[in-house]
Amino acid sequence: MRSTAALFALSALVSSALGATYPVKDKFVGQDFLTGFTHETLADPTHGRVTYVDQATALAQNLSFASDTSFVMRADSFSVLDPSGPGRSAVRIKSNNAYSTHVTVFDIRHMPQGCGTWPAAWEVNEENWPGQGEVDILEGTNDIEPNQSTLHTSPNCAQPAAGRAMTGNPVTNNCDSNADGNAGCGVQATAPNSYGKSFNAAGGGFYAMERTTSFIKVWFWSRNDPAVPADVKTAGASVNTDAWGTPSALFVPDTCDIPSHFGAHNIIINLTFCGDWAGLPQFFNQLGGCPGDCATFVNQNPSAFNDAFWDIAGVHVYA
Ligand SMILES: *[C@@H]1O[C@H](CO)[C@@H](O)[C@H](O)[C@H]1NC(C)=O
Ligand SMILES: *[C@@H]1O[C@H](CO)[C@@H](O)[C@H](O)[C@H]1NC(C)=O
Ligand SMILES: CC(=O)N[C@H]1CO[C@H](CO)[C@@H](O)[C@@H]1O
Repeated sequence: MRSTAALFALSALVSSALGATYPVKDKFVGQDFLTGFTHETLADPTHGRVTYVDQATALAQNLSFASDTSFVMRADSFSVLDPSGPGRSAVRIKSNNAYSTHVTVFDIRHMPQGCGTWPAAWEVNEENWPGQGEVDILEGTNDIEPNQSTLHTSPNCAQPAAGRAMTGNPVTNNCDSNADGNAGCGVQATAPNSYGKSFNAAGGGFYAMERTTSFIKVWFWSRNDPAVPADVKTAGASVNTDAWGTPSALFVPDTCDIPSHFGAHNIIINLTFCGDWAGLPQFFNQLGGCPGDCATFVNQNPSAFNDAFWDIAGVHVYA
C-alpha cells in the first residue's frame, strides 16, 4: 500500500514536472505520405490557376516522389498551358487522420518558391467550414515574406491586439471568417528565414503547432538555429513544449473559446497559383515584383516553376 501510494505521488510529481509532454501518435516520413495522406483533386476554392492531380498521376509524372527519407511534391514545370484549358498541375495532400488537442512538427527542407506560388501548410476540418476552425501554420505568396500564422473561425472569436507572449507581430485580430474579407487573425513572424527563398537558402527548418483547450501556439526554427529543441530536431518519441521557449504566434482564449471554435483537424499541405491572394496585382506585381498578369505568367513559363516544390523530411504528430 505504502509503496503504491509513494509511486502515485512520484508519478504525479513527474507528470507535473514534465508539464506539457506529449507522446508521438503518428509519424510520416517518405512513403508514409502515400498511405497516411490522400492526394486531393478538388477544385481550388480560392480560384487558383491550378489542377490538383490524384496520387497515381502525381507519381507517374514525378510530381510526387517518396524515398525512405523524403517526400517531394511539386508543380508541373514542363508544360505550356492553353489559357482556356485547365490550370498548372500541382499536388495537395490531406492527412487521413484528424486531430483535436495535439502538437504537429513539420520538418521541411524546401518550400515552393517563385512568382505566382501560394503554398500552405495548415490544418482544417473541411466539413462545414469554418464551423470547426482553420489554423494556417505556414502560408504566403510570391516569395513575399509575411511568414504569417492565421486562424479562421466562425463568429465570436478574436485576439487581443497587444500583450500576448509571442515574438511575432499581430496584424489582423478578428478570427471570424465573415469579417474583413476573411483576413482571419494573423501574426507575422519576425524570425529571419521563415519563408520562401530565404527559408530555402538556409536549408529550410521546423514549424511546430500546439493546440490545447486553452491556447494555440506556433513556433519556427531555421535549420541551423542553435535554439532548435532536441526533441524537434530528432523527431523524438515525445516532445515537451514547455521547453520550447516563446512561440512566434500565440492565440489566447480571452475572447475566443477554443474548444467550441476548433474541431478535429486534418493536416493539409498544398500549392496553388494566383487566385484570390497570390494573383492580386498588389501581391503579384507590387509586393512580389512579378511581371504582367499572374495567370498568363503561369500559363506561359513552365521553367519558372522549377523551384515550386515541397521537400518534406517529416511530419510528426504528438497527442
Ligand atoms: C491552400 O491552402 C490555403 C490555406 O491557407 C487555402 O486558403 C487555400 O484555399 C488552399 N488552396 C487550395 C484549395 O489548395
Ligand atoms: C523524381 O523526383 C525526385 C525528387 O526531386 C528526383 O530525385 C528524381 O530524380 C526524379 N525522378 C525522375 C525519374 O525524374
Ligand atoms: C525573412 C523572413 O522570413 N522574415 C520576415 C518575416 O516577416 C517579417 C514581417 O513581419 C519580415 O520583417 C521578416 O523579414
